[in-house]
Amino acid sequence: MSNVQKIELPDIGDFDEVEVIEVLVNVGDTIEADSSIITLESDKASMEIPSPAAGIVKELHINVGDKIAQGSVILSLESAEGGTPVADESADTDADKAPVANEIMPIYVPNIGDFESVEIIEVLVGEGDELYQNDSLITLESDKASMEIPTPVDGLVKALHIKVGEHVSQGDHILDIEVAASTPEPVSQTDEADTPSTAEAPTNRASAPAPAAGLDQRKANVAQGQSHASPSVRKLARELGVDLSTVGGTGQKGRVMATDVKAHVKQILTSGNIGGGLPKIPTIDFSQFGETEVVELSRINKLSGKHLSACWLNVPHVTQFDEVNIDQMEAFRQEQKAKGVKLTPLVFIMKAVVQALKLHPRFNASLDESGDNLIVKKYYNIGIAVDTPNGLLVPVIRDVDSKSLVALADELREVSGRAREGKLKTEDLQGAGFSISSLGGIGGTQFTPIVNAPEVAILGVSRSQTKPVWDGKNFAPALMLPLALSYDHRVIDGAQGARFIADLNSILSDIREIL
Ligand code: CAO
Repeated sequence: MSNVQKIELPDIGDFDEVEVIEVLVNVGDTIEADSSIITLESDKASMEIPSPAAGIVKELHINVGDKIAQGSVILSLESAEGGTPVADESADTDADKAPVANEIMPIYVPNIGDFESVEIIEVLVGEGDELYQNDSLITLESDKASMEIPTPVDGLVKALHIKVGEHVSQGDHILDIEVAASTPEPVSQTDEADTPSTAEAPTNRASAPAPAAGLDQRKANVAQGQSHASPSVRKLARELGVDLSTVGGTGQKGRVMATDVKAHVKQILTSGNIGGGLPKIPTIDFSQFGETEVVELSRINKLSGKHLSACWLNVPHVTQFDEVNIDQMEAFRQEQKAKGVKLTPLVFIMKAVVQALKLHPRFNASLDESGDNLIVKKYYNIGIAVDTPNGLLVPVIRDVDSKSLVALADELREVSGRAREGKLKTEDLQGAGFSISSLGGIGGTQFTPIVNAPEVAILGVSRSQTKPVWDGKNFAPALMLPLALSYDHRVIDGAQGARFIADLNSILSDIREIL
């Protein structure tokens, strides 16, 4: 029997009103117990809240931007098992203990909820540093939350007892502080519970719900362009208006550090390439002209939209057009079809492109970060744009040079099928040297594809048409395939673009070259 239960925000420690920065599920989604449903963020911690039960999301009771507290209803869940939400019942056990002036005060890991053995990913202070109450000392990170541990007192750091990479639990000794005479009493944020776990345990703390099997989720988040950064770095980025997904991280495992955010801003300011300088598109209330409906873009639309804007704004594009006589290819294709072998023009085009890339290695390359060097790839992996119900994806077919037409056709069918079912893995989308976008199965005479940077060129293919072609004496019918080659003009000169497409034309028009 199914029943609907309201999932409430469990005890998240000393945070009263925390902002919802992401809603990770939609109405209708089937979710597992322990899968993350929302992300909360304060200035000291960010945490994913897992569902205590499996079921189907019937209703969402919160929106991004809402501030919620323990007991707030997050969503209604139809649960087949009829389970009951389980709140985090970690008891608060910290003591309030006023420091004695000028004494050396050991600082311990406070109550951090249900976390045990959490990795230290940043040490934010050094010996001799002067600290003020609530300054952050270290950042801890588990699969589901990252949190900064603040100092409960003003003072000087006398000795550090931990290092980045070590794992700590409640009560572990972090550092010693020589307490300043003027330190105010640590403010109690407890809710009266309270057996001190260690005599000097500080009262400021962050706690969060129990971590679930979240490492894969975090890897997926990183793969999908969500950045890995501590709450204070996220806050800094928000204050500066920096999109963290555009910042390269130099910390452990690609983590974005405060210095990375600052370097990013500095680089933009000194390059003169200030996005804020672009003229804004006006916001209009269209409902004043008639009925409207708001349809949210899919996650893939949003991600590819950012990437396409970056490509469009960073790459000076030129698009070179051509038409290829594919009579020979079409005759061969029809012969194969009669034998039951189904090949679309795209696989011939992929093979021909590899040959053209061998003649023009500059097209199978990427600019390095400095923009001064070209990294030429010696492998022939081709990205193929695939139209899916949720938006554009570009899976990569590897080693096209060593595969037969039939093998390529099989792989293309298999990969584009998985793309449409939303089953591509991260590695399916990586490693291309050049891309092809074929709209030939749909129609249109030409289009101008956007270079899939950091690649430097892309081939657009439109629908072939029989056209009268002048053979020197007469007009004769020929099946003509329209091609559009867009390239990065910083890397490829117009003459090189024209030579590439002329060579591609001659390879594609002669079936012996492809076979
Ligand atoms: N001219 C004439 N006919 C063509 C053709 C062309 N250039 N390209 C394909 N066709 C035909 C095929 O031969 C097939 O017909 P038959 O079954 O009679 O042989 C039919 O059109 C459908 O082909 P297809 O689209 O299923 O297969 P494909 O190998 O050509 O393409 C794929 C595969 C995955 C690239 C394609 O399905 C797709 O998703 N295309 C859209 C790509 C896209 O969205 N690009 C835009 C990106 S930028 O916004």
